[in-house]
Amino acid sequence: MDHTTTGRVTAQFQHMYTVTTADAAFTCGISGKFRHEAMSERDYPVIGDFVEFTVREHGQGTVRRLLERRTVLSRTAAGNETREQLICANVDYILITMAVGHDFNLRRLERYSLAAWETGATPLIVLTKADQVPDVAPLVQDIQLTTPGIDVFPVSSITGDGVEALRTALPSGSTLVLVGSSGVGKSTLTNALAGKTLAETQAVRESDERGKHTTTHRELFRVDDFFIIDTPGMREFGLWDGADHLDDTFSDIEELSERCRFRDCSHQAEPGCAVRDAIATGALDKKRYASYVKLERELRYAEKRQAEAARLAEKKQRKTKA
Ligand SMILES: Nc1nc2c(ncn2[C@@H]2O[C@H](COP(=O)(O)OP(=O)(O)OP(=O)(O)O)[C@@H](O)[C@H]2O)c(=O)[nH]1
Ligand SMILES: [Mg+2]
Ligand SMILES: [Zn+2]
Repeated sequence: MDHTTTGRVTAQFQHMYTVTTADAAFTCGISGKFRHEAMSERDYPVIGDFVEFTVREHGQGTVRRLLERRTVLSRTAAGNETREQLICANVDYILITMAVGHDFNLRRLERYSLAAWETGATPLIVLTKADQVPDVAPLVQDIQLTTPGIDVFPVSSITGDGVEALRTALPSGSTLVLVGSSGVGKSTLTNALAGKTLAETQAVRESDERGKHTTTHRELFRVDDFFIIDTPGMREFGLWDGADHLDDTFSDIEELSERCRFRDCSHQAEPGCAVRDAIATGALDKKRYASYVKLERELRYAEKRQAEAARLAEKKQRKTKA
């Protein structure tokens, strides 16, 4: 007989979901009513969501209702149309993974951490493949200077160094998502944290250390007291509404601008510009400032595109109603 219960989405393929309860997993579609009432992508379940579903028969069910989310991770979908694409929900920690070597890129880290703050979850930085350099300390220091206020964990999933430190830093019961480029070792770290093989891994290309996009879909694994979401490697998870957090990531620059003589200083040619002075003395890294300017511009552009998309959607709706 049918009965309704709650579970968590642990895998998804478009609008088909694996919903897992304490003791079973179900393949679920969504009810017609649900589909009818959904207005946007945000209304559909995504990995990490808690849902109410009806068990139809052995191993099969239908999602009826989406329970309220604590946090959402999303990015701007590629294409001409600006569309928000959900990545996962109810995440407590975003583990921004970056490997030593070719993948190491502080500018990308700035962008990632900015987008991460926006989600409501806490970002952490995991510097992977620490075994591949004689001393990770200088790299860790560079990261700390770039993204102040975010904890950095150097790890080697091969030797196991740092894995325990990462585990103990996370409160039990938390949900983590691993994000970062292909080949940095997200799946290997998932396995290291689990102490067994849950996710498939594959060697990187030798010529340039690029990954081979081994993980092809997101999956949530239960590991002891944790829930870990392993994701396919991605270069970016775009800026969606990150303006509020630009100041968090670049608090040093914000503080400097407050000391400029003119309130609306554009830091171009105005006299008494504290930002230009700081660049001149080397107190502010020129590249860091350039990336701040670039991000600010991108954000403004993203905002404009979103406003435009909203306007078009409204127009369309008015048309269908008429
Ligand atoms: N030396 C070293 N190699 C590692 C470490 N972690 C992962 N690797 C290797 O890096 C390669 C890629 O690891 P994966 O875990 O598949 O990378 P991924 O981030 O999941 O990649 P995608 O699924 O493509 O996004 C594998 O050959 C791993 O053995 C590490 O800590 N040290
Ligand atoms: Mg992987
Ligand atoms: Zn200025």
